[in-house]
Amino acid sequence: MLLGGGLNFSAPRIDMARFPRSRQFSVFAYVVIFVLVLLAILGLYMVNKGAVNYKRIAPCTQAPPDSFCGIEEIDLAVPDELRTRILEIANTDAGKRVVIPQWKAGRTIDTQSAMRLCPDLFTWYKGLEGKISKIIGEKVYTTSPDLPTTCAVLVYEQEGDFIHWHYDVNYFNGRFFTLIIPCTFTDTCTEYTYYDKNDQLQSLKNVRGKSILFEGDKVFHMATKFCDRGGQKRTVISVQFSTDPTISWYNRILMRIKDIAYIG
Ligand SMILES: O=C(O)CCC(=O)C(=O)O
Ligand SMILES: [Fe+2]
Repeated sequence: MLLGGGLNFSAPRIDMARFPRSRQFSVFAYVVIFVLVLLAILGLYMVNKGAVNYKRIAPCTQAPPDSFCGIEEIDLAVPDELRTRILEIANTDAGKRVVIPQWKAGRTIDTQSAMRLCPDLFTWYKGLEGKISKIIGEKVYTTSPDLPTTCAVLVYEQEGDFIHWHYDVNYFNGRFFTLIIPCTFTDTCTEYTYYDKNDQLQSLKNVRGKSILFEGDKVFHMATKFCDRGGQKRTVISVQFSTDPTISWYNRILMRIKDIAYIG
């Protein structure tokens, strides 16, 4: 107990000198082996997930031209009254701003907040299953309302807000798709940019009536840096679909860790 009533929570000290030298070495060796095994498992997991393949969309050059492969701009707009409500919400301080230097900056209104502030958005999203399944050519399902990224709103609003080059990680047991529906159409320099099947850089403007449907673990993509043009924001709805939206227990843990880092 410290004087003044505070508690002293200092960690118990392990006096290594009490252990014989050989014992000290074996404790050290076990720790090193444990860390190496952990790194090896992580490495195998990443390889298995395709992290070393930087041209995952290239096989699309062989796919029939009218089939969905990797990414497509589709004809879809959010209904006007929903869009107005989303813009109202984006103009409050709802959601959390996360800044990871050199990697990501922006505000995310997660599924739970979006459902509370605009319940009709989730109902509209649930109604998209049929249309999206038809485009993909395989039955897809909306993902769980418990996941923060299932039906979220992304707001780019401060100079330099962006997301660096990445593949989305697929934690689901089936294929995983994201649909980005723009709610603002002014040029804020922030554009969905990606490498296409011919390894060419492409940028998509936020166009009224168009949304971006993509298989994020196959398409290398980013959101370019926001430039402040008199208080305009870039606000988009981001919703998820999967051919099997169940998640294994270990992927659920990894997903939680990622969501804490990315969404706060
Ligand atoms: O805002 C965008 O256009 C892309 C967002 C994105 O890639 C993501 O949230 O993983
Ligand atoms: Fe992404």
